[in-house]
Amino acid sequence: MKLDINQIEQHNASLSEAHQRKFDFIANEIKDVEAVIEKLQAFQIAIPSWALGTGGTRFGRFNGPGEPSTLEQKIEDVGLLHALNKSSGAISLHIPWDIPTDAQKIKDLAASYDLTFDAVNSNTFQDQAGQEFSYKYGSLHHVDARVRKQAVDHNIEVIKHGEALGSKSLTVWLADGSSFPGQLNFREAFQNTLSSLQEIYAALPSDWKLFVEYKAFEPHFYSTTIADWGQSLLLASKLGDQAYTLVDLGHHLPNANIEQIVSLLLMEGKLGGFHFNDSKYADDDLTAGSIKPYQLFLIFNELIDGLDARGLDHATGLGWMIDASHNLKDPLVDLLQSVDAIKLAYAQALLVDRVSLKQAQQENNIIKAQEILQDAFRTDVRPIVAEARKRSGAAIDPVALFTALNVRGQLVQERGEKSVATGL
Ligand code: AOS
Ligand code: ZN
Ligand code: ZN
Repeated sequence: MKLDINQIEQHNASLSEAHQRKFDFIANEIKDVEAVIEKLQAFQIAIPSWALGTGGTRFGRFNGPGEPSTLEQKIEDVGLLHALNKSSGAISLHIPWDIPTDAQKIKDLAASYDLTFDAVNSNTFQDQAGQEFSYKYGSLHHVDARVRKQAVDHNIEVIKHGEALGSKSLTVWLADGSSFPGQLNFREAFQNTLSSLQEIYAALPSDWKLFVEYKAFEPHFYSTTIADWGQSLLLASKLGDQAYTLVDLGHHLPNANIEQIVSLLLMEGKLGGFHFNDSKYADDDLTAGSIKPYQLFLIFNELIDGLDARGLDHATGLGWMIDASHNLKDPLVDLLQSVDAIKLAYAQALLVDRVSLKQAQQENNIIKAQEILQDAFRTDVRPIVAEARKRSGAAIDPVALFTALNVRGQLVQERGEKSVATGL
């Protein structure tokens, strides 16, 4: 299904009066609201193909109705999101879950929804049918060179798929690790990983980026071969200028100061981008901003500071993506909520009075510095984000419109109750 522009206009007209009242109220309080709106309109957050189906846990998976079962349907889903919020203009594919057999056709389909292709993702954490060697004991770090080669070749094949679609980056996340002390020689595992990544890096087109994702835990219980930002940064630095660290918010040990990590990676020119999500305990992949909205705001506060310091374009300087896998909610609604939460945090961080903050820091005035940040964070910027949507031709309230139009019901009619998405 495709949304009709009239449906969006009708929805916006019905909310217009109330929206205008709320917007005028806050716009009067803000110095340059137009600049904030422009930045919000330019900001796009890519949607991963695997977040469009219901995720499971190792204990079970409860499918939602009308999930997208083909790549075409996944593109259709992201097209719906983008029509509703005009902020989800790219899709991130996962090979082999989303093999584009006819790349031109897939590209044209995406273009018809005004979508581009974000990072492509490789998969060496599962064994695929017909594969010669198993990844049971890892992939790029494996003790057996033949397994490493198989994993390297897969990554190179993923790059080729991405090239055909116009992607510009490859994200490598490894499940490589160990579950028992003594199982691995850490140095050898790291060196094997590095030389495998070097082979992949050598196959990278010159205008591409390689994102090295780290994760402190899971699926292994004792060690992870790329466990933290230090290990990822070490690899990215050894690889070269086209390699960067990717920060997935759910991949840290509890209470890690992610905003500080972000700020230093950006300072070093090694921050590639994000996988946004939120979590209470571990890599829960919950709705962005649903548990720690202040942390999300503080991350954006560092991002704006660092992007401006490096003269980078906010919208294109980094890879912005959601990484989520929800096991209860309608994934499309959850993605709308996540994009909204990310934009709210961004808008709030744009309000921070940077000149006064700098001054407060120079004077060691911690009370003032805290007040400045909290003042921005406690501003209700929802009408500003809604205004940015409205001006881009999106819905003032995407979740309300999704519900009112019974989008999921229509997808179920088209695809059937039992349609299951490939993925986690
Ligand atoms: C896994 O925990 C990582 O977050 C990956 O980025 C991602 O979820 C995976 O590549 C999807 O299969
Ligand atoms: Zn991730
Ligand atoms: Zn993850």
